[in-house]
Amino acid sequence: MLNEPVDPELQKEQVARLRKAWETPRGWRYISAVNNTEVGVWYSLTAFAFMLMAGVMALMIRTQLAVPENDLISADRFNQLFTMHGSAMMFLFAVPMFEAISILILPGILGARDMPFPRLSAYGYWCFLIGGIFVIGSIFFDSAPNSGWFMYPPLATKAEGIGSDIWLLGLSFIEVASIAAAVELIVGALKCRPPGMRVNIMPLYAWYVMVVGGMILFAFPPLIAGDFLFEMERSLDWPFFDPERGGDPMLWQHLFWIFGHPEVYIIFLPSIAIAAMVVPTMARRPIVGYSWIVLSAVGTGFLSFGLWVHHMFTTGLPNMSLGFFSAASEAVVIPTGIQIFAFVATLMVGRVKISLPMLWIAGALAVFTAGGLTGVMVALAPFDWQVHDSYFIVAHLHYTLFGGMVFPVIAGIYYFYPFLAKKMMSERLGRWSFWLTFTGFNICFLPMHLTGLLGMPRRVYTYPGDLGWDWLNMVSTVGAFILAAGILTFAWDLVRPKGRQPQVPRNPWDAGTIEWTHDVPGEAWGVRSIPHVTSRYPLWDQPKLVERMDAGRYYLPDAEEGLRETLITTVIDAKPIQVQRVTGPAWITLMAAFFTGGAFILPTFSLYAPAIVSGAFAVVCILYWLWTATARVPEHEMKDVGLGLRLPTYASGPRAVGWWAMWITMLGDATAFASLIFGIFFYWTANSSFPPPGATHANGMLVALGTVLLVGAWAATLGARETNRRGAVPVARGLLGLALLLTIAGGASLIVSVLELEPTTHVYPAMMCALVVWISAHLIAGAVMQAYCLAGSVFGKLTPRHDADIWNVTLFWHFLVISIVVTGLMVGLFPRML
Ligand code: HEM
Ligand SMILES: [Cu+2]
Repeated sequence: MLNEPVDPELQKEQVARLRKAWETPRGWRYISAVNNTEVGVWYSLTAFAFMLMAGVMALMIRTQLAVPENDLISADRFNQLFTMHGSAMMFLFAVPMFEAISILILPGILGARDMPFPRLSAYGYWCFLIGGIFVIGSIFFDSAPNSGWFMYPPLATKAEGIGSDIWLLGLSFIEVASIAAAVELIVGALKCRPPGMRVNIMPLYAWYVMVVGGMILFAFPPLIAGDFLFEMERSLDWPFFDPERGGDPMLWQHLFWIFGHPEVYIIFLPSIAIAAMVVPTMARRPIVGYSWIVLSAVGTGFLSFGLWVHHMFTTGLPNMSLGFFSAASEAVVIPTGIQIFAFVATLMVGRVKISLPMLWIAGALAVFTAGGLTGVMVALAPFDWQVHDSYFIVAHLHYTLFGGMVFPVIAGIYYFYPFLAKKMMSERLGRWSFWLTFTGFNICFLPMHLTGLLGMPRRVYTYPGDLGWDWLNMVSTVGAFILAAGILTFAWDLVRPKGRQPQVPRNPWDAGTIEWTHDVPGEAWGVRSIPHVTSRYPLWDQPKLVERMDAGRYYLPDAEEGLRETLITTVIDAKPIQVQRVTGPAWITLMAAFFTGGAFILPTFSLYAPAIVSGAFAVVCILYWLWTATARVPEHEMKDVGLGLRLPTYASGPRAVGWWAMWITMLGDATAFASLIFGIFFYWTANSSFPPPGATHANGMLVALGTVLLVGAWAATLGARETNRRGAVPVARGLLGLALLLTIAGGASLIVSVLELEPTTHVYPAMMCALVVWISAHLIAGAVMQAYCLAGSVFGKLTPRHDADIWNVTLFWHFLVISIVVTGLMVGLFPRML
């Protein structure tokens, strides 16, 4: 069948239909686009722009520090500058850049037409843009956060002005967007692979997407939970981190670094993923040690969650835990080393071409290894006691971040540029840029090791002139400007008009992976037909692949209904199971992001009522978007996808991508809840008066009643799903209505049970109220979902056969009921037993 000629007339019609279905909106409508290529490009350019702004702040810092006793920048301004430099580099550049690049190239790597939920990517992007401008813009109004990028209390809780609130609310908003993107990327890598691409032959990049996505899912929620407590302390005076009222600033440090250490690997692993694409191509041979690399990546992911305490070596923790975390920190060198050796081995046995991407990868290896060497030094607690909070640390962290992120990302941009723009970047400018960046970087940061050992602390806005630090600081500043010249050369090469330059041939690097089958000139549909893949490097091993893809002989060569479609396959073996209709251009995502932004940003200015209104509008937008675009009843149940295969066009429950997305999201949500529970046990073990003697407890009867009603709400929702499936639609509607009532009554009962508590007096009542606030917010979401299903049933969106919505809602409620029972025990029972 693969060899049969395709009728040229039919070919032409197919191409026309595909092109129409995937057409990118033009003119001002362009910003309503949702295709992964558009959103990915905006996303990466925005992250890169934030990086340049944070870089300018770094130059201002270095200018101030060039000479001793300098008064160019005031102390307070300086505090804002380094806080914003660090926060923007980490939250607005390093993490989003990975997600941006992945949204851009993952569908190509997997031979998919788009991500599974394009509108979600667009929504995530707009949230990122709005949140990022808000956070970084604060520096122009002299109101930026100024307590350092890890915001330690009490400095940050007591800080005057709205800087800390901007950090907490603005960055939480961006973290939520980051999690949304991570969910989508994981589902993409799991379910949107081409037929035949089993897990053990999928490109390493996709493996890293899963590992890093998973890490985002477990690392960001503790920080969000921390932000939630922190912001309530700032706006409501609930004393979570105030030792005078039973709180403990160390809880913040724990939550921050449970996020913060994995964050380092969240930043670093994607760069390895890029190297894993570039290195085999440049060495012209398959990667050495594929399974070792996968194992090490997964291992690093797990290990990185057990290291956070090495950021707290100087806080007076017991020696036992120092020893343990010191050893664990050294252990992570092993999987990291394996991955790096695998690349070196591939390069050694291959025939390497020193092209621009390779040059930047080589720079990355050199710089990162140097950073790793100081890393094993500071992982030893006694050494860390000496250099903690000195310029030695500033040097160490920049070596790892530049080697582990900036250099590889630039390598990746050089490598993938022709894939996206169908043009080449300049060889000459590229070499200039590399050598300027590489030398500038070392001139700037190498001396800082010494500055630090000589005792210069980080985060000081100036220093006296007779301590032997003067010339070192001057050298660093000169280096910083050379480095900036290198980065600017790169930026110019990236954006300079290349109109007169010829287009590149397809697959200019002669790579083996299928993203390079994309057409030149580019087509918005991605692949002309979705291939059957049988090798890790299909373009090297499957000689007729491209010809057959182009002829439309593989899957989904047509868009008969004018809809955007891509294939869904099974997780392990990649067997095709469904045709997924993906969403097209829309304004609603933009509006939803705008109102979500309002809900997060307005509270910074204590505008609570407008914030609630804005949040309500956001919910309405999101509901409209879901109602009109997801899980729609298809016009026909089955469809021919080519090669004699017929697949369903609708799926619900575990076969549907939406269900997977819900599962993954709820894992993140459960992690945030678990962090709050961790907080309770932390106070209980670290603090002898938790709860304080004679404390008022929540009303036990009401807590019990609320819990029982809410468990009933869960059971009724589940019952509705089952009765609906069996065709008893009226019963299902009745159960949904009942579930909604039980949710409202149970939630009210829980809220009333804690009304007697005075959360500003002590951390114990504050923590109990915080749990109830958390659950109430989830109950609102749960009630909206029940109402949504009820409306769906009444208006024919939800039928016994087409019941994806209620499957996802029950999944949400499974997780919620667990948190409800735990909350019931924590608020009603546990304190009485102490
Ligand atoms: C243009 C190149 C850069 C220069 C010249 C530079 C310079 C500096 C300097 C001098 C400090 C210390 C400020 C102080 O303690 O007073 C600093 C802090 C920091 N930098 Fe950079 N940096 C650069 C790029 C980056 C990049 C690419 C990242 C991350 C991806 C990054 C992340 C950080 C972080 C997290 C801090 C700590 C901020 C804090 O103490 O709260 N930097 N940088
Ligand atoms: Cu760490």
